[in-house]
Amino acid sequence: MTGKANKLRVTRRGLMRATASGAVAAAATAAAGVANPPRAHAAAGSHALAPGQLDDYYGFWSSGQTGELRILGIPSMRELMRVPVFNRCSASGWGQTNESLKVLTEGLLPETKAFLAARGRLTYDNGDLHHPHMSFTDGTYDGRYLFMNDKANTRVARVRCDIMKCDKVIEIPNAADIHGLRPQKYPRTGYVFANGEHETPLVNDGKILDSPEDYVNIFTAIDGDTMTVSWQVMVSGNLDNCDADYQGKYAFATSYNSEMGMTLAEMTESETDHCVIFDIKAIEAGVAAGDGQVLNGVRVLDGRKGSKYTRYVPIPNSPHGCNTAPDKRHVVINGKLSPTVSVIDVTKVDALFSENADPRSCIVAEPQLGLGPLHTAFDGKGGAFTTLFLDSQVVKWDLEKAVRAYAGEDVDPIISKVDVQYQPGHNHTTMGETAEADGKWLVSMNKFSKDRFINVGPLKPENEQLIDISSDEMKVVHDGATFAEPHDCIIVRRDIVNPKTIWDRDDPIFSDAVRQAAADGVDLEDGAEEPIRDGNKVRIYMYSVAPEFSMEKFTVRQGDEVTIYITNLDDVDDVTHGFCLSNYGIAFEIAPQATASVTFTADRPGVHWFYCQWFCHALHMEMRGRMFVEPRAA
Ligand code: CUK
Ligand code: CUA
Repeated sequence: MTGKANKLRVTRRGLMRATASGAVAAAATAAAGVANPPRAHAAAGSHALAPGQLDDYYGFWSSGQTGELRILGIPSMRELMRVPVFNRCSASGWGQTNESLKVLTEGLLPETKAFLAARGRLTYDNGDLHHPHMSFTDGTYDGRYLFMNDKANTRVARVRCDIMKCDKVIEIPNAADIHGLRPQKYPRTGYVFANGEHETPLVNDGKILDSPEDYVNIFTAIDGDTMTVSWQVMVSGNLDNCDADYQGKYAFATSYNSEMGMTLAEMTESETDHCVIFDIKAIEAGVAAGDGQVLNGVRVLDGRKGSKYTRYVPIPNSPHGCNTAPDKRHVVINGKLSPTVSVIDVTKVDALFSENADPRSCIVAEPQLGLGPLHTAFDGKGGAFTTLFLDSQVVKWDLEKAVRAYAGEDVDPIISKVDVQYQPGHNHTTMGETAEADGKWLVSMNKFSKDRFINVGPLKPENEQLIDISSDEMKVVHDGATFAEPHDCIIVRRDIVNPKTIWDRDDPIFSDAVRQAAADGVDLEDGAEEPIRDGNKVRIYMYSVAPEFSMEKFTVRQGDEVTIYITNLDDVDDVTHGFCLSNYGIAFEIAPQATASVTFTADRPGVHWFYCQWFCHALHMEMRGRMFVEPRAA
C-alpha cells in the first residue's frame, strides 16, 4: 500500500517509531492469540464474569434525553460503548466533523434548516432517544441496523451495526414528536413504524392554533433500507408505543387521550382508549391508488375512526406498552392507568377488517396484574413479564392461562412477582421481541434508584436491574446505575452482531473526503506535504501513524476556511488517534483506517498546537504539531 511505503519514507523518527509501533502490533497479536473462547454460564443464574470473560449478549440501550445509543454486555451489565446519535460528543467529534454533520443535516426538512440557520446552527443539539430496535429478517434480528426515535425533534435515526456508527438521521414531516418505534418483523425490515405522539394541525404553519378539534396524530412507515418515508396515516388520539406482527399484515399502536384533551383532566377522562391496528396491505393499496393527499412529499391517508385502513380496539385505560409475543400470535397492550393488560389474538384481526366484527372481538385475555402495567417482555416458553410502575414490581404471568381465564376457566395466570427498585418502565428479555426469545435474562429499567447507590447529589441515577428468569421465581441479581435515561433496550445474542474491528478504506461515511482529495490530486493515505489553497479555502491532508501526524506544522491566514482531513493508517485494533486543535474548540476521533475531517474558520491568529487526544502509544504525548495562523494585514 502506498501509504505504508510512504510512512517509512517520510518518517523523522523512523527507528523509534518502527520499534514502538512494532511493539504495539506484537502486543495486539499476542492478545489475539489468547482471545477468549465462547463461554458457557459458569453456573445457572450466574451473571458475574471473571476478568477476561466475555458476555453472551449485546444490549443496545437508549439514553432518553442524553440522545445517544449505548452498548452494554449482558449478563455483566458492563457499559461497553456509547454511540452518539442525536447528541453532540466531545470525544468523538460527533456533531462537529464533516462526516457527522452530513448525517445530521442531510435529512432535515428545508424549513428546519432555515430555522436553525437563522440561529447560527446547522442541526439540533439535543434529542430524546427512547426506542432502539434492530432490523429483522423472518421474525428475528439480522444484525444489519439499529433504528431509533427522537421524540424531542421528530426524527428517526439508523445505526450501522457493522461499524456501530449512525449513518442516517431523517426528520419526519407532518408528524409531531416521534415516540413509539418498531421495525417490521416479517418478512423483513422493510418498514420501520414510528408513532407521532403529540397532536398538531396537519399543516402546522400558525393558521390553526388553539382549536384542538383540528389537530391530528400521524403514524409513519419509513423504508429502513433507504431511510425515506413510505407513507403516513392520520389517526384520532395520541400514539404511544407500537409493534408489528409476525405475519407482515398488521401494525399496532397504543393510543391514549382518545378524548383529544389538552389538559390532564381532559386526557384521562374516558374509561377506555385504544389500540389502533393498521392494515398494511390496505394502506399500500390506498397509496398505490393515490388516495389521501401528498404533503411535504409524503402520501398521507386518512385513518381516523371509520377508515378502511385502521381499526380502533377499545382498551382500558390510557394504554402504554405494546408488545408482540414470540408465539407469533398474541400482542400485549399494557393498561398503565388500568391494572390490566389486554391481549390481542392476531388471528382474530382479519375479521375486524373483512367482516367489520366488533373491535373487542380480537381480545382474548385481559388479566389483572397489578398497578401501573407499562411494558411486557417474554421468555419464549409462554411466560410474560410485565413491569408494574406503581407497585415497583415485575409480575410473571402465563399467557395461555390468561386466555383460558378470560374464556371463563378458573385459573390464575399470575406465576410470581418480584420487587424491583424502583418504578420500572421498560423491561426486556434476552431476544425477547423475536421468535428466538430464549428466556435467560430480564432487565428491568427502573426510573428511580433512591437508596440503591451512594448519594451523588440531588440528581440521582436510574437503576437497571438484571433478573434471572431461569426459574419461576425471579431473582434480582444486579443493580446497575445509569445516567439519563434509558427507557428501553434490546438484548441480542452475540453471534448475530459482527462489527468490523477496523474500518474499510472504501466506507461511504468518508466518501466525500475521498472525492475532495481526488479533486485535489491527493491520495488520502499519502497526505499532502503542504496546505492546498483554493482562494480563502485551505485544505490540509494528513495521515496519522502512531505516534505522529504526517505534518508537524502548517500555515494558514487569518480568516481562511480551513478543512483538515486526517487518515489513520494504523490498522491494529485499539490504535485510534484523536485530533484536538487547542483553543479552537475542535476535537474528533480517527479509528484505525478511518478518515475524518473538520472545517472551521481560522479567525484566531497565532500558534495553535494540535495534539492526539486518544491515548495511542508510549509517545502519545509527543503526537502533536503546530498550526500557524498569520494575522490579517492591518
Ligand atoms: S416509553 Cu419510557 S417507560 Cu418512551 Cu418506551 Cu414506556
Ligand atoms: Cu495518537 Cu494518541
